[in-house]
Amino acid sequence: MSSQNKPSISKAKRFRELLTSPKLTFLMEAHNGMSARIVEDAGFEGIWASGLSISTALGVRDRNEASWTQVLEVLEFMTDTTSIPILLDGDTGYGDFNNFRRLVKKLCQRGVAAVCIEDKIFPKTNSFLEGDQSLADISEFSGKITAGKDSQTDEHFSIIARLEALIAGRGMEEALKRAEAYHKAGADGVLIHSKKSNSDEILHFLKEWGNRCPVVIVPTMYYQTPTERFREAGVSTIIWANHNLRASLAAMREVSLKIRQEESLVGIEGHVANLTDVFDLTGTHEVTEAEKRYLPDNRRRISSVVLAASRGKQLAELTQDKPKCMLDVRGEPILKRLVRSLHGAGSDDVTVVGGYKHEAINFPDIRKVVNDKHESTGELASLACAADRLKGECMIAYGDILFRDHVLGLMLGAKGDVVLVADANRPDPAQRPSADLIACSSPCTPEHLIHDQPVDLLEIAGGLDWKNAHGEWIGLVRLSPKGADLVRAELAALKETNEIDKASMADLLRRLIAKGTRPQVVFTSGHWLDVNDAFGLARARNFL
Ligand code: SPV
Ligand code: MG
Repeated sequence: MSSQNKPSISKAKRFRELLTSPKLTFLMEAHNGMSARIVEDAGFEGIWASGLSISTALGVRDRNEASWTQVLEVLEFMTDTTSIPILLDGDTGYGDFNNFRRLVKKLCQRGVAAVCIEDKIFPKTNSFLEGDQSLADISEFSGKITAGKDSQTDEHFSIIARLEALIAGRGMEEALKRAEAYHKAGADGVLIHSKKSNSDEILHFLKEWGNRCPVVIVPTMYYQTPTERFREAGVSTIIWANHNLRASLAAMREVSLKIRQEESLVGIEGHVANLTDVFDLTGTHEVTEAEKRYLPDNRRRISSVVLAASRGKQLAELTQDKPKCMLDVRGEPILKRLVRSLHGAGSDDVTVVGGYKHEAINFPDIRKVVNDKHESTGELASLACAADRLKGECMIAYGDILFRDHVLGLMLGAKGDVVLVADANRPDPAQRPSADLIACSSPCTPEHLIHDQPVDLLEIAGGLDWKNAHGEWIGLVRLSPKGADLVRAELAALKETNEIDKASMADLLRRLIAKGTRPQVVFTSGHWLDVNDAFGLARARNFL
């Protein structure tokens, strides 16, 4: 996150470098922590903390209605969320030289790189308004600049003197005279402002000024001039002054009206930032990581093993270069969603057993092991590759399934050494000939579903007839520490013979039953699917 990427040099020093470099710099407007972060993420080198935008975002007028300490509070959020320098639009300095001295000290303390003050009278009026644009006394304003420079506690802090002579209709000569006075008083740069729709007077000023010190411009009104003209004219810095605020006004109005009219969110979902984006913007994920470091760890520890070695032959060329678990469903591989669900259920330690094209399984936050003999072996040979992860409480999942998160909660909430989730809806045998059918001590009744009541598993797959089945195992099983020991012992026993090579998860469960274990079954009704063929993939897209 950008806030964590502390710049190796101070923001003030970076700003000064940008200001004085021959390269044209662009500052983009921001008005709070969120917009500042967006500006940095967009790649800008610096931020214009606009008085107009900050005021408007606070719902007040650009007329010093927000106090300077309120502006300072907003700025603090902006500096906290970013690592690029911020130039504050300091209006007229919020008072006389003395108020300005205090402002400069506070800005240095809070990591604001620079301030721009304009030579008008407090309370200032926005330059594009018709109201009083009287200019400050030239000596008084020069003294203010010197007082600011004498007060900065960061040697690289910059003060930009903003010339309002052209705005006030006082002409080019006055602008140049003032520029010279402010430059002498110690200003690190001048901002020449204009409200004309063409840039003639700006270009004229630049020519006359001859770069005696860096020049900053704000082409809000003369935006038609190609940026290249300003680059050629030797402008140091261009400020795009209020466009994030204006963009947000337009977007918020549109969405509010639409929701109000339609009394529904259907028309706007997909057109507004998604919640992941919102959480990412403030680095919410970091808190979860920090919790692990700083909070007492009394969470339940569950490890998981995901079986993801098979290609998914029925998916033909779709799985030419990746296993089926890596097939994209609405922008994300199936396996990635599955791992996220496991993490969300408290299983931080997820081991994926890959096989076919396992190189394609390449995302962080998982441990990967490989079943090298995946072409000639089956599920239990893959599971055996991760046998050492089956310790304590753990879950085993097929890598090609999607399910609603509550399904894991259902499984984790049930008691038993071996707990399976089954779909109470029996599959159509014509469409799912290889479904893991199950028979239980009782069929699933509404009570079982409503109260999450488990039943005993009596038989799975094998010779089970569809008509006698009570549902279908969905490919999720949870083991208690004792259950994990039992499974490891079975895997070890199977390894002694060659039986492990062809054995399936259903074989394992049958062996456990034969030895007296009573696997428990909790029922769901739908809320999951697996991806075996192109129809499964299409269903998966609809499922999300
Ligand atoms: C601001 O962004 O608040 C400015 C620039 O002062 S302007 O509105 O163009 O005067
Ligand atoms: Mg302003």
